[in-house]
Amino acid sequence: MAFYEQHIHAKPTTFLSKYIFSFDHKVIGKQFLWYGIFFLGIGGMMALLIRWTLAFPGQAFPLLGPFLFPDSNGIVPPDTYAMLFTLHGTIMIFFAITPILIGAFGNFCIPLQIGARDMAFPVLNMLSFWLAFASGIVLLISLCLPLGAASGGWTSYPTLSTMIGQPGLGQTLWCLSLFMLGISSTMGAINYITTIIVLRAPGMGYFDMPLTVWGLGLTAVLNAIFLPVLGAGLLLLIFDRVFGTTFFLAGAAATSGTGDPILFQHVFWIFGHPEVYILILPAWGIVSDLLSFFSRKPAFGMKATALSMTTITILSTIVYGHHMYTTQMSPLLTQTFMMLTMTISIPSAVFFANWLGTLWKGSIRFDSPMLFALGVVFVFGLGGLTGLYLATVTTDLYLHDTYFVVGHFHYTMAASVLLGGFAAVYFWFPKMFGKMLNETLAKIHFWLTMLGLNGVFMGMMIVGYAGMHRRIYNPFVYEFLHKLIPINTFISVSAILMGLAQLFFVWNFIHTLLKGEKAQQNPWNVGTLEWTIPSPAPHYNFDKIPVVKCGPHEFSNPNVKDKDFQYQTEELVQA
Ligand code: HEM
Ligand SMILES: [Cu+2]
Repeated sequence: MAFYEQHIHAKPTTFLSKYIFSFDHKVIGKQFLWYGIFFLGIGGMMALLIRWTLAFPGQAFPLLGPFLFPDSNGIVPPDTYAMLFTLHGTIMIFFAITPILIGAFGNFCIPLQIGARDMAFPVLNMLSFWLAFASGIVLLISLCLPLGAASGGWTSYPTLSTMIGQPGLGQTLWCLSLFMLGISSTMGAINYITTIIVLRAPGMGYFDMPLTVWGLGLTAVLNAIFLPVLGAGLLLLIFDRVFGTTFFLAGAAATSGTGDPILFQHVFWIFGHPEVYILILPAWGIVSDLLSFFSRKPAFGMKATALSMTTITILSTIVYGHHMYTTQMSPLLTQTFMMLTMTISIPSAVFFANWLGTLWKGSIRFDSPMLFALGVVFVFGLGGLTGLYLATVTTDLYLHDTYFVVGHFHYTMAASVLLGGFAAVYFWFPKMFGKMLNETLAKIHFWLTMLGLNGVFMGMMIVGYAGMHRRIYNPFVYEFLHKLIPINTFISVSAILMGLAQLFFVWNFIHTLLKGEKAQQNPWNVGTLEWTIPSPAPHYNFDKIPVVKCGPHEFSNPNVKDKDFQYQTEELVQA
């Protein structure tokens, strides 16, 4: 590939051009980080409101309750409950995890790790953040509407999401907000893909890229293909709501010809299943790198890992039907989707074995990024295995729409991605802000989070297996669920613990930003390109575009004398 001429532009001088409307991928990365952390807090508060209601039905939420729900003496009302789980899911997936993993670390890591001065399209990059920002505002505004925000679940199936299910403006704004966010992410994806293809430093082949860049690149491909599908579905839903079309309305509800509510489920899950991989792939890439960095060993089977990730990405596009086994599709189809879903196990097993191979006989350093990476290995193992029960038609018919599904996808998606995101924050903080986060606080944060998180999600799988349906305001009006009250209380207490654990993170983050000790250039002794430049990374990253001579994981080479790693800019030392 011919390399673009990459100029060094003058440093911006005004506050606006430096911090607000910046074209610099590092600043945009930080903007996405703040944005994501803000929504993580809001989504987290909503989760606590949901868990409070399930643990103590009919009791006022302490402290905040009377302010939030004055009409019901501080008790979460049923319609608000539906709104809370809808927005909790929406916010966590689209406004917290996506901006942190993809927005913040995609922007921050890609140019630095491939030796580029910026993204291929810096202006598009800035627009992408501000469109995401506007989309967040639209969602927040919907919270203040007289009839409330959207409440049809994060999947927003019709008829729950049509005018019959939700007459207010809330659902329309939900569609609009996600539509805007989809455009923003598609713009980002095009930028990431182009950057990776054309701006890699001289000498850097695809297999010389860190696995983080692999994960982010594959995610961008899925984003570019499937977000437009969601966009199309949302647009049709908006038409149904605003212009009286009937794409998703059937029977008497459809006055002008009939549509099909199930059609929306197809469109949603054609996007939705790839979406879960959109979230997990960056975390997988980051974890694959960190396991190698902190075991001081080359990543075991690096090419096989990259190719497994690619295979999973491709397979993820043809399994969506496993979300719809209960929609009365033909048995031929359910069995086909089951078989396709099961084939994902093969590359997943290769990939997981490579993780273990990387750890095997490594001299493991348990620094905080590594703890979080190991946490991902653990929770993702559990999440992946529980997926097999949902992929199997016969077991899924029982487990579908129970808390087992909620437990499963929180292990795979929430837990894995959250822990992967924290690993990334602890690892790249020195390069982002030039300061080192406090390790003791980081470790307390890790252990309390792990404890709380497993209490919550393990508990969810148990109550789900016992038959507790998801999305019920007060499950205990059903006699057979009475005996699950103690486990539900346990889940809620674990959730509160998990929430409190995050205060250690927030304190560490803010305190370090203001008062932390200065970080060295390469505190973790890692050889990828971002560690060859000062911390924090300077304007336009590299004075001279680096020339890459070896892979990203050259550790513990016995022929290298003075250090146990090699920079990617150094010639590989061979015996
Ligand atoms: C990459 C990691 C994964 C993520 C992020 C993920 C995420 C999700 C999510 C979000 C849902 C729930 C959707 C809803 O709201 O109804 C779900 C359900 C499901 N997952 Fe996964 N999943 C992952 C891995 C797997 C694996 C490895 C399998 C199979 C081997 C699997 C099979 C299923 C099935 C069949 C369902 C539907 C269950 C039902 O609705 O009855 N998942 N997953
Ligand atoms: Cu799926």
